[in-house]
Amino acid sequence: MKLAYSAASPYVRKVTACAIARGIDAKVERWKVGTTDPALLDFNPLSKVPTLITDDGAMLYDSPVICEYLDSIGSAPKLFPPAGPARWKALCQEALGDGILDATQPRRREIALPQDDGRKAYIELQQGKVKRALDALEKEADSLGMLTTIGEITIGCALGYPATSISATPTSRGGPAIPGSRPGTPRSRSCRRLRRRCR
Ligand SMILES: N[C@@H](CCC(=O)N[C@@H](CS)C(=O)NCC(=O)O)C(=O)O
Repeated sequence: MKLAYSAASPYVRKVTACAIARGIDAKVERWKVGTTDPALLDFNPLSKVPTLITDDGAMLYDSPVICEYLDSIGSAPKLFPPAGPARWKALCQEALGDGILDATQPRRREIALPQDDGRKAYIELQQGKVKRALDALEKEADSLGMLTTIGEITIGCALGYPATSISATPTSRGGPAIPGSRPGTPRSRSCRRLRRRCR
């Protein structure tokens, strides 16, 4: 199978983390491609990375789909729990991690452009999402840390991307954006470990 990737993409990192966790990273050939390269359109009409081309020629895109596909290969312990509460929890954590990335990316892009009221309001809207998501994560930080599910892996990738931008986001309590992200602030071992392992 072949993974269309860009080195800077946190969604690609998430897919790579899953491949490594399941012991199948060596089976994934890499295709470095720009998202404006017309060649990518042959495999993904949205022209995004990650995109996975399977050995059967199937074209898979969106990191949740690719990660679940990787989870279907081999005999390593599954990252996606079977149907039931643990699965909903893992999928929701994945959505939260992806949501942080989805909100962080446009915010970073827009901040570099000339600021008018509309742009400022948009940046604030996105920043609010990241801040609330980080607040929610702080509440469950102590139950995180083993990187055994797709939820924890995604959260780890979100917290690690890019550390400066996310750690610049204050929580509603004015505390650390991520536990352990600033010296001298309360730290959560679990969150810190997740962040470190997903760099
Ligand atoms: N929801 C997608 C997001 C993928 C995504 O937005 N990737 C970025 C790179 S980090 C991209 O390809 N951007 C190009 C574009 O949106 O045109 C996923 O989880 O894979």
